[in-house]
Amino acid sequence: MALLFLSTPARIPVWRPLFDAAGETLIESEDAVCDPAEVTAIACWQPPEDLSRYPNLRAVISVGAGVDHLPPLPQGVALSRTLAPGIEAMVRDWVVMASLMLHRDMPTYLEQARAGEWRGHPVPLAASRRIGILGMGRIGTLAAESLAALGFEVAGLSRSGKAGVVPMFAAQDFKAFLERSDMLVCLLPLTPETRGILNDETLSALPMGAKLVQAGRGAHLDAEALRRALDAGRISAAMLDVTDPEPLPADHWMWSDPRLIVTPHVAAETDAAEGGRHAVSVMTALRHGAPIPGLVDQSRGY
Ligand code: NDP
Ligand code: OXD
Repeated sequence: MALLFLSTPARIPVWRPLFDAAGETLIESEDAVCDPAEVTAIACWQPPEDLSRYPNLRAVISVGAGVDHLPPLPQGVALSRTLAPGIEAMVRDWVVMASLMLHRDMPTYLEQARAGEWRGHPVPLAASRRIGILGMGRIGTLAAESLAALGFEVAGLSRSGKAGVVPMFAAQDFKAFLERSDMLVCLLPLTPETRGILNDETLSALPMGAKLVQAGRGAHLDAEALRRALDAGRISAAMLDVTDPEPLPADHWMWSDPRLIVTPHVAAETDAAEGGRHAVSVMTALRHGAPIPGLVDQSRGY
């Protein structure tokens, strides 16, 4: 049994001692594979095109939290996404930062600052802002707790609508959820159901002047629908960490629109040690026939 590592080489010195301590074998590259039959798991962002080279492959581990970048895997190969408290906390921090920046009109103040303009605008109470978190999984739940603790009126929406740390809406109540969201935070996985979910119809259900915080995946958002919503005043400002495509071309209108702040998919980065510990836990589970940590339902896409 061995794990084939196909990610950032700088992480190997961190992963190696974790694998050694657990008595697990780590192979550092495809060139270093002596016997392909030994490979039981591959840790990667993108797996090799031809997985049939590895007849005993049982799991592919996404080194990030999302899995939408991965192609369909052969029958019988499990998909695990990295579960790391650090990733979740980092995205939560970015979402809280973005929400506060939009709540306190930072795009306007940044533009005024560039023009040397000293002019204040009304300062709203957090309690007067209704935030809607679209996607109440591991990260959405953390973000909801923090934003609620800051005094915002937070609600969440998930596919199932199961009870959460804040009042919850289910997918069939999407319109009502949008209508009460002065600020919409997208923390969805990208699946066939959620691709393009932020479009003309959904954005126009938001209250006039709403704010948008997007940390899910770029393909959730129809960028031209966002432009129309901004021009119509339906959305007053947005902060985006993810775009479609990535990297966002240097001449894309979203970079220069003063109503938007774009960051280059930096809300989180997998900590090498946390990623290594997750990979070891998958190997241990495979060895003992235990449930695989971070197991993705491949039919659902998350
Ligand atoms: P989880 O799998 O824990 O949670 C996903 C949530 O989305 C669940 O609440 C799920 O509902 C809900 N959901 C899925 N499909 C739908 C749908 N069609 N309608 C409504 N709700 C839906 O994911 P995480 O919280 O760990 O991560 C969320 C996403 O954040 C990742 O997939 C990735 O895209 C993004 N991300 C971005 C990063 C960045 O750097 N910008 C870093 C890490 C992640 P239910 O609870 O009912 O299953
Ligand atoms: C991830 C990401 O999925 O960085 O971890 O977006």
